[in-house]
Amino acid sequence: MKSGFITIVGRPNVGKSTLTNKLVNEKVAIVSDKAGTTRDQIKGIVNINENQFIFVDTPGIHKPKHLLGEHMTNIAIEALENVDLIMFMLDGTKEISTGDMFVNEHIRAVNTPIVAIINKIDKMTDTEIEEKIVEIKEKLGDFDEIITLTAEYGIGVHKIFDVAKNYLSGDMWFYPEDYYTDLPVNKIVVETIREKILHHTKDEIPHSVAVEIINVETKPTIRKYDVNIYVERDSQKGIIIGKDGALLKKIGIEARKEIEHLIDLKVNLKLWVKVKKKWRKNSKFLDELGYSSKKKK
Ligand SMILES: Nc1nc2c(ncn2[C@@H]2O[C@H](COP(=O)(O)OP(=O)(O)O)[C@@H](O)[C@H]2O)c(=O)[nH]1
Ligand SMILES: [Mg+2]
Repeated sequence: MKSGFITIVGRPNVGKSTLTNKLVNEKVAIVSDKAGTTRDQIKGIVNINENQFIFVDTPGIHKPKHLLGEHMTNIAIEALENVDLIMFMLDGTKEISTGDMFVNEHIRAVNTPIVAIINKIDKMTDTEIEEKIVEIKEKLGDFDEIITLTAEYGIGVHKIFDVAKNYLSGDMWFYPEDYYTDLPVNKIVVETIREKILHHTKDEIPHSVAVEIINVETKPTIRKYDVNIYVERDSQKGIIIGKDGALLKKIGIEARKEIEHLIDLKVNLKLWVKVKKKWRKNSKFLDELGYSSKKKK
């Protein structure tokens, strides 16, 4: 039996969560086209023959503007410690930026093997891919390996297992055979609701939303959730509720279907939208939401 931790890092929006879901073949991490979607460390566990791969999806590493952002970057940096392999994910369609270099500095500071992953090659020609590999080596240095793939369609994703299996250092499994994530069900419920909100909103709203379950009641055939959706301003509350409550209803229906599928039980979701001014800077409230990292000053 062998096992190992493999951290997936990179700047926001490169496709880390999409890849994590593809590796696990289950939805463990929510995905959106907005930067800053992932706020926690999320583990996706895959067992193949004697090998247990524990992938750690992380928030995008970026220069934080508020306490929540600081927590997110700390979470990602903590996930670089005590792992067997770091997968540094890059968006092949974008030029290497100062954001990528910022991530590069952090991962070079720990003494762990690093594999570069060039994602979104569905949007690239062969020549562009070759040029990207040259650019990466020039601007970011050498890597133990460079893998090209399309996380969205799962093309080339198998290459990750071929490479990662050479780095597994544990001699026993950390998780039982039937685990594919370490996330509690309630956390997946919260994230599913947040994802639906993200899909239907834009600009500042995705960043200003937090979701909290305030009560759960399980009966033999149905589970009821009372859920608070926090935003930072009255105007945002109005947008999420929508005309005659239409958007909130849509969010509720979409989330409910997915949660019913997840827990295999009928679900009743009661969603309340509340204004909590500047919650992203409120450390007590962030703690309450579970957005706190080990690194405290
Ligand atoms: N074209 C293309 N888009 C992708 C690919 N992988 C992810 N995306 C998109 O990139 C956006 C960000 O993905 P996400 O996984 O949330 O990125 P993260 O912030 O790094 O976790 C989403 O809109 C994805 O659908 C890919 O292989 N090709
Ligand atoms: Mg993500």
